[in-house]
Amino acid sequence: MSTAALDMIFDALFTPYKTRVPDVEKVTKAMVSHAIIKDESEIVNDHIAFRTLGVPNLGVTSFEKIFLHYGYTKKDYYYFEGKKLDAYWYAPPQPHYPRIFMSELRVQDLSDKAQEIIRRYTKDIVSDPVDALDLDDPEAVGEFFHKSLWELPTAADYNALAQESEYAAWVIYNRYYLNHYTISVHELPDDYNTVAKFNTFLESIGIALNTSGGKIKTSADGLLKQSSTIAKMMEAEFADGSTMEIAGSYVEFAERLVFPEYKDLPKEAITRQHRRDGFESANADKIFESTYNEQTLKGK
Ligand code: OOG
Ligand code: NI
Repeated sequence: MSTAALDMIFDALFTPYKTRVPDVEKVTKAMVSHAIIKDESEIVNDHIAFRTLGVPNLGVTSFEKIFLHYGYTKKDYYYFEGKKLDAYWYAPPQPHYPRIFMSELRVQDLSDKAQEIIRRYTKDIVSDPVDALDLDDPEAVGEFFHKSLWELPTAADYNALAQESEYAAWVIYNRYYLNHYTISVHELPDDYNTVAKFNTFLESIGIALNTSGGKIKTSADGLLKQSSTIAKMMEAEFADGSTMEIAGSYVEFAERLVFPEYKDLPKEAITRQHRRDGFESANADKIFESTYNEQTLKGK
């Protein structure tokens, strides 16, 4: 297991992500021009997220093999009844790597019609495609994220899925593209080190925030606060040759507060283990909606 290879895998994910989501660069540039950071390398990436389809040979049990191979540890399970999703988070092999949030559509819970569409696109995947990958080859893994495992959908199939599950429509088109990366705001200078303060900054530079459940999503223990941008709309071409604007990826912001038992520690002594870890279902439930029409169509 080489960490240089893991660095290459993250690079392969971030290059297309930055092109697809102009807000990434917009935020970074504004952070530099407001002297919040000197350069991009100072940004701490709290976590990244992927979406998958729960059908044989795909889903979390397939996709997670990539990151388990690189030393990630599977942690807590989350269930989203309304959105028909399961999810897990994964702790990194070393603290400077991001956590991973990986979700999966509970395809068996959808209507027969939506199941038929998903199974039609994925029926030819008769073995786990990750098993065919040389996981030690970062270039092959980097290509895998962006390669088509199934045919491009028709606009009719995309729209039929979106009616029932906007998550399903997102994955059938965007596949394993990076869904978001997350800036750790508690690592920033005092004037910007809470989600509330950082949201004010984001709105001052013209970033539109996801308002589902309020702009700030707070965990029950009050120790995990999150906000996110509204996904970038992208011109998508469908199998029938038609084009339509659909949701791409977005950016998230997280504030992990120090556990009460460490509240008297000097600032310099505070590291990752002193702060709230993991995720929160109620927060996540609203963050998923960063790619949903109710958010992306706002102001249109
Ligand atoms: C993931 C939404 C949840 C979080 O940090 O709780 C999430 C997604 O949109 O796929 O990112
Ligand atoms: Ni997230």
